[in-house]
Amino acid sequence: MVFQIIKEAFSSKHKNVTTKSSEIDFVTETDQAVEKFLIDGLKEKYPNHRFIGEEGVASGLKCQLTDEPTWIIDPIDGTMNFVHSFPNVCISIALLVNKVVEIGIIYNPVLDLQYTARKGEGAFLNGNPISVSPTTALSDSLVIMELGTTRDEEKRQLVRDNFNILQTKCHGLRALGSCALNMAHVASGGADLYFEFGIHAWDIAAGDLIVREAGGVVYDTEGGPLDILGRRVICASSIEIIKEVIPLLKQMKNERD
Ligand code: LIP
Repeated sequence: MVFQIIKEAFSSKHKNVTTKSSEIDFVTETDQAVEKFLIDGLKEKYPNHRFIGEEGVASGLKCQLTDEPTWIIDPIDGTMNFVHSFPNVCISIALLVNKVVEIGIIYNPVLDLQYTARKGEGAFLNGNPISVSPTTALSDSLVIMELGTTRDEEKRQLVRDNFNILQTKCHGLRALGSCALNMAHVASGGADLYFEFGIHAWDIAAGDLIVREAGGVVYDTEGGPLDILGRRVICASSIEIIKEVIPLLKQMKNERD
C-alpha cells in the first residue's frame, strides 16, 4: 500500500536522494514510486483523464492544464522534511474539471491526518468537519511563510524582507516545509495566514479547495484570483487579513508552470 511505502521509507536512515532545480531541491526514489503508484492506479480507473505530477514534470513532461478532467499530484510535499524524517510530509491530490478544483485530498501518512474537500460540500479532517479560525486582524494572526528550495539571491532577499516586515506585526511566524500542509493548517484553524512565492500547481491545487471549503480565502499574492499555474499563493482565515497584509508584502514573479 502506498502509505506504507512512505511510512517505511520515512523511518529509514538511508534515503536515496538526488537534487532537481537546486542543491536544496530534493527528490527521493519514494517520491517517484508514490507518483507512479497513484497515476497508474488512477489511469486504470479513469483512462481518459489527464495527469500533472511533480516528478513527471521534473523529468521533462509538459505541465499542461486543459478543461479535461486532470489530476494534479504531489507524491510527497515536504520532501526536505521527508529526507530528514521530520514528520510534516503529505501526499497532495486534486481533481480539476474545466480548470476548477472539484476534489482535494491532503494526507499526512506519518501522523495519519487526512484533509479532504469536495466542491460545495465542506472540508474535513479525518472525516470531521473543519473550519478556519475566526481571526480577522494580522496583529492576532499566526502566520506561515516558507524559505523555499532555492538559494537564488533575489528569493532569499524577498524572504528576509517579508520576514522583517511581518515579524512585529503578527503573533508569530512559522516555516514548516510543506505548502499543502500549510494550507491545511489554515483550513483547520491552526494558522491564520500563509503565503509563498515560487510554489507549483501540485503544491497548492488540493489546498486551494480545502481552504475555501473550510470558509477561508485563497488569492494570488497581489490580490487577484489565484492562478493555479502562477507559482504563488496567499490564503487566510479572512479577507480582512489578506487586505491588510498584501500592501505590506514584497512581491516576486516566477515563470508560470
Ligand atoms: C515544497 C513545498 C514547500 C516549499 C518548497 C517546495 P516539495 O514542495 O511544499 O512549502 O517551500 O518550495 O515547493 O518539493 O517538497 O514537493
